[in-house]
Amino acid sequence: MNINPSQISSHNESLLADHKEKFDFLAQQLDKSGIDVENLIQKVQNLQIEVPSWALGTGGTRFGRFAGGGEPGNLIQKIEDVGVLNTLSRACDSISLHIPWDIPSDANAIKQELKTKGLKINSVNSNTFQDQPDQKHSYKFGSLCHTDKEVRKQAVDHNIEVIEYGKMLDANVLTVWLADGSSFPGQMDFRRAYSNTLSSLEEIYSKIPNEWQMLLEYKPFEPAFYHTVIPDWGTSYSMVTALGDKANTLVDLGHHLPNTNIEQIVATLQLLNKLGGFHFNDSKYADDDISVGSIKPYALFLIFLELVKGETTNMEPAWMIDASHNLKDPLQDLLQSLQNIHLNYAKALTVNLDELRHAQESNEVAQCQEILQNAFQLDLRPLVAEARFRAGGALNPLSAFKSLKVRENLIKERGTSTVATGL
Ligand code: PSV
Ligand code: MN
Repeated sequence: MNINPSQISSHNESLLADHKEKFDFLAQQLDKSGIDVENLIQKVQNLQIEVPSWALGTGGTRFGRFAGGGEPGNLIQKIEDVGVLNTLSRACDSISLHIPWDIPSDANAIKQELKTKGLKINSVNSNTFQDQPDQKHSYKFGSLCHTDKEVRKQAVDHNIEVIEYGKMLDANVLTVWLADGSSFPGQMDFRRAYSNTLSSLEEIYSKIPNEWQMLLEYKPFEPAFYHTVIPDWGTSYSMVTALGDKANTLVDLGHHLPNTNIEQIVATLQLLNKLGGFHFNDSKYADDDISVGSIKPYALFLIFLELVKGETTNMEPAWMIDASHNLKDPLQDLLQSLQNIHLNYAKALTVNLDELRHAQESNEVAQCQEILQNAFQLDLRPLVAEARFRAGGALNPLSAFKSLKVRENLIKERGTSTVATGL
């Protein structure tokens, strides 16, 4: 399905007068507080978030999956869906592939489709957490950490194959997430599991092209229940440091135990110049993978504040959503996530960092809180809408999605029983 510019314009027309009134008022207020509105708009427009190919279909839980209609049945259709999201939001100009959920068997056709939709692929993800039908060795007891070197080799080779696919598609990031770990005390030797993993990663790292990054994602538990080989940022940091400059840590917001101070992790990794990527989502209990900003918006704002402070470092993290939806229409959900990312980024940008620093240096605790909460409580929706509008997007992507009957059209084109690959 394609949405053409005239459809966006007619959607915008009906909202424009009201929007202008709100935006003009907000712009005046921001201007009075010394905020450069044009610069803010530019920065919001520049923040592009990669959409994972596996979030375009309806996910499930281990208890069941309730598929929606019109899900993308192949990679071309997944690219089409991201095209729709980007046309509406102007916030996601790339799609991330998970291999072998998405095998780009015809790289030229994929590249052509990407070009037509104005999209690209930044990151490719390997999968050594599931067994594939034609696979020789099982990953039941781990992959890169496995006790058997043949299994480790198979997992290393898979990662190298993913790099090769990525090269064909002009990607520049390999993301490695491992389910490796154990579910019972004594099942696995912590030290040997760590060493085997690091040696396997070294083999993969040796194949990373020069202009690429290899990102190492950590997660404290699930599917392993007792120990995960790379459970936290510190373990990931120790490994990426041992690997070299092209290896960096990836922070997935859902991969922390409850109440972890993620903004502090972000600050530390950025200070150490090892924050390479980000998976946005939100959660109440564990890796719930629900819509960004739906549960802990203030935490999201605080994370963005650290990211904004780190903007002066020379490394630009690879931004991505990593979510899975089992109740909402996945495309509507992604539009809400993109909006919340832009909104909290914009709020963080309004913080006067000099003023904050002054309050911190003089230990004016109450004032520090005022500065942060004043920014967080600003309603910047008209500004984010203006940024999107000027970039050719919809003033209200979610209502445009509904009024243009995107899902109904996708169901007409693809039917009601397609199932997208993923978890
Ligand atoms: C694991 O929970 C994870 O966050 C990794 O990024 C995987 O690649 C992705 O989710 C799979 O859904
Ligand atoms: Mn992730």
